[in-house]
Amino acid sequence: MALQTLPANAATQEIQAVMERDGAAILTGVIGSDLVAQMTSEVMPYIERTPMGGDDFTGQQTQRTGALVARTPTCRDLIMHERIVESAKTFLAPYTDKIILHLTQTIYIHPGQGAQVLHRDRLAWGTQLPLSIEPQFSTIWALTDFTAENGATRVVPGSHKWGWDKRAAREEIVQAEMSAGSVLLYTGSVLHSGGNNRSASSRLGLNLTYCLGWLRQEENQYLSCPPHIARELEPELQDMLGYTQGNYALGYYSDPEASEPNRDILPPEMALGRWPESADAFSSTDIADSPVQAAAARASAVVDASPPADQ
Ligand SMILES: O=C(O)CCC(=O)C(=O)O
Repeated sequence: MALQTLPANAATQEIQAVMERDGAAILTGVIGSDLVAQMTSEVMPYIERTPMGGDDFTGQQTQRTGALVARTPTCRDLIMHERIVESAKTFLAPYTDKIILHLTQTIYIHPGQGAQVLHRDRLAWGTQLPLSIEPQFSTIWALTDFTAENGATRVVPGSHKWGWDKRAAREEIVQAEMSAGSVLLYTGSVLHSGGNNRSASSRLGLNLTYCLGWLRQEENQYLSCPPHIARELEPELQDMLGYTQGNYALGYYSDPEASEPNRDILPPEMALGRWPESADAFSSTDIADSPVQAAAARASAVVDASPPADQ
């Protein structure tokens, strides 16, 4: 069964239907060659300093480069691409009120790299999470053409509904062949892997993935994009990085070095010098007098008498 290809402007419900059925889909022509070139030129200086992978899984002829929110401005727009974020939210909505960024990584597969072992990305959280919960929605943006010869991602459509033990037969594996600027969407539960590059040129993919707001992220975004960098970003992207509470009482902090009072149980936005965008961001639980809101009010009184000028 081939992967279903959809136009870049496909309706979210159409994408959702294919993702539910196959666990993967290709959106064609999401960005043009200018943006592909811009993203590539921003990341290339970092790729040049990145060693090859240290084992067969990461790939000894493959370079993986991260911290892309901090390093590459163009990546920020791709992470927040409206249709893709909408699709991710729709797909993960049964399990969470909020999604966050799970990882950013370019995957540069060079000639001679063998195929990676088929796997499910949800294994990052082990096997204890019930299979009835889908934790992740992923994308790989093609920054070069993805071909069968150069290592286009291998996918087993429908395998997101399989148990842990079922193995894919050779004929069930397809490849996400797509032109540069297209995007492979896939779930955390679908079997997939990097392909074998038997061509003479390298394949560059940009892996941007999202997960449930109450799970730990694969790439630690608070270290890869620390507060002094994150505070310069758009609030929506800050939230996507995880600089907001995932739920009632989930993800607050206390300032360990503050000498003034009332610097405990603060919403993470305070570390970026602002208030939470929406005080009712946590109201789905209908808890009156949320400690987050109370802490925001307390902290605002301490930090500054008025919101920052640009708010
Ligand atoms: O590069 C690819 O096409 C997929 C890589 C992948 O699945 C992984 O590294 O987990």
